[in-house]
Amino acid sequence: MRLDILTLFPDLFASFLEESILGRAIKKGLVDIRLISIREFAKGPHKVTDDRPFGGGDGMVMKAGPIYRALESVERERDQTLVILLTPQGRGFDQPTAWELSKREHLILICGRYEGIDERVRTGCVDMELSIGDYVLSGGELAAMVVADAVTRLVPGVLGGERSNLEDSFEDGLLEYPHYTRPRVFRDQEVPGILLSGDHEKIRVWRRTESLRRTLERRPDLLRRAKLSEEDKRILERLEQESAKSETGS
Ligand code: 9D3
Repeated sequence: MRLDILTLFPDLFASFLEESILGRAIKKGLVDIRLISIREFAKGPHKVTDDRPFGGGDGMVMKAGPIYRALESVERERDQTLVILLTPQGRGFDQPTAWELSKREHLILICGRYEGIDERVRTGCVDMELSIGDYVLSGGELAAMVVADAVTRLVPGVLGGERSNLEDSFEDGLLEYPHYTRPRVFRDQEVPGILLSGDHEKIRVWRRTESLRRTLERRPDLLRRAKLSEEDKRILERLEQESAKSETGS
């Protein structure tokens, strides 16, 4: 997969790209990530990338020209290139979107700064707008790293030795069960006995139950879309009865 990131702050990405999984994927040649400095495509001795808004008002707006020229400097894979603008106004980025993007041969991510970007970038060259959540960042760079991380780990071969993507939280739509490692007792807190029993079937049912319990308690919204077996539904019914009981204090 090719990933081109257009930004005013390419240096922000250095340590992120060296990070273990992504760094290894780049070394293995599975992903080719390039940083394009928008500033290099600005004109004049001062390389100005922003300007005051037409109509007045506070703050600055990123100029269309440098972004258009930066985009035109990137060679495109035939039909396979998707241009994505990171913006608080975009559609919410989620795991299904990460899967969708991981199937593309070439993504271009545009990071904004300042109050906004000249609307003609959006209308003239952007295929998709993404937000990573309902909070205010200072720019699109962190959002681009989030998208790059979530998408590239789904590219075949990138996870290599790590466990299959399908086992990850969110892939079956449930939160994870609790994990423990040595020591068996840590500051008076014991590991649940079942995990030491060696009974793999009991352990499987316990983990599934705890996954369902956590999801029910913390993210009941996820249960509606989760892939649930008949066994899951029986466990959930029991958990719902238990919590109904504890609510009435009996
Ligand atoms: C001060 C300007 N804001 C008015 C309420 C609008 C605004 C513009 C640009 C707020 C934040 C930003 C910078 N953020 C992003 O570019 C961004 C972002 C985000 O802030 N939250 C979640 N996802 C994303 S993707 C890009």
